[in-house]
Amino acid sequence: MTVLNQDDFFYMTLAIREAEKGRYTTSPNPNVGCVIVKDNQVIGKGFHIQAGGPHAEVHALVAAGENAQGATAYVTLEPCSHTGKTPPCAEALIKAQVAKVVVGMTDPNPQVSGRGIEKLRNAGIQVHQDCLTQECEKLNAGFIKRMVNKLPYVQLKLGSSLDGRTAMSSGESQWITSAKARQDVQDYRAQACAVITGVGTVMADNPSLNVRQAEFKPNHYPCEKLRQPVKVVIDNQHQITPEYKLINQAETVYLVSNKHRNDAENINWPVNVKFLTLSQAGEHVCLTELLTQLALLEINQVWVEAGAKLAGAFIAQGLVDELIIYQAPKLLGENTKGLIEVTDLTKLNQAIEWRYQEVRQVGDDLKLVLFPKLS
Ligand code: AOF
Ligand code: ZN
Repeated sequence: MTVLNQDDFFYMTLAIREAEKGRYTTSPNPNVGCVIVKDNQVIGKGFHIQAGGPHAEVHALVAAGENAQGATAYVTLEPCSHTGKTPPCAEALIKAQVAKVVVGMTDPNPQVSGRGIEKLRNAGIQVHQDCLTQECEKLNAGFIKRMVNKLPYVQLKLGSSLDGRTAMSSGESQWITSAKARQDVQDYRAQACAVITGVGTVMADNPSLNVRQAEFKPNHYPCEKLRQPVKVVIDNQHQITPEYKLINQAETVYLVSNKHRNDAENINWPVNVKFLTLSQAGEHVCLTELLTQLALLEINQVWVEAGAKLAGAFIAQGLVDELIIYQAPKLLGENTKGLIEVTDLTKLNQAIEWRYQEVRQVGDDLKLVLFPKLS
């Protein structure tokens, strides 16, 4: 068994920092970073920027040039072994004659899963595995969930007052939380592959659900063009009409229902609008079927911004991986709208339990990040 040392953790941390730079643009591919080290000097580094483009290792190898011979490569994800949109990275590392490869985690992609490491070992390269695995896994919660569970990673966002209310009885709700909280939301949206909402929210608020250049302030953005998440609107009764803001944008909008639209309903939709018709019948769309379909469309991570009913349905069906709540220090009082509707709970032992992952102040508000409490 090989023992990893302090230097290995240090250089893998640098590779993780590299991988993070791709978080707004790599999907559906994973975030991957690579650092090549020789004689305690970083001689090349890189990250995967966009699907279809060179993988992290290729950027780092190009930077290192011939000096890569005899060097150590730190890669956050097992180098790929297959010819996909680009040739296999394991072969590029072999060709460059690196002496050693330190891998953060094995690739959950069934096309790779262990074969990249095997290829390197068969070529006589030393491979050390499981270096900062948990940190490397955090880079790719969405990609891993899709590969392993055939479902996207679901983040549910809620904004509320101190007394857990979201809107006045008139429906007035903009803006309970502060501009800083909204900027934080922009960062999450920019990392999501899809934003899911319900027809009720669209008709009440007419939101764009976009990443807005003026509000989105990343330290580093690797491409010229801002990538927008696709929009998914759950509209089982076909209530939505083409004039809403979120329809009239360049990116794809999926209108989801379990009933086919008739011909009369299908006219005058812009070309970016697509209809996603699910097979499970019922008054409400089957959220598991929807998420399964989105995973088939290579959606790794979804950001749900919805009203109390849809939010409650995602939670009650155990589909939320991460709950993000922005809580404003305001009291809205009685006769206002609640945060989440989860019906049929009558006893305390039916409570749906969570654990806090992060609690911090963002602008004037409190940001709470919670994970389901596993019993
Ligand atoms: C790596 N380094 O930087 C990435 C890897 O469609 P392709 O050809 O780009 O292949 C995508 C798959 O390759 C992806 O699903 C994952 O298994 C692996 N991604 N591998 O060694 C990288 N992005
Ligand atoms: Zn690769």
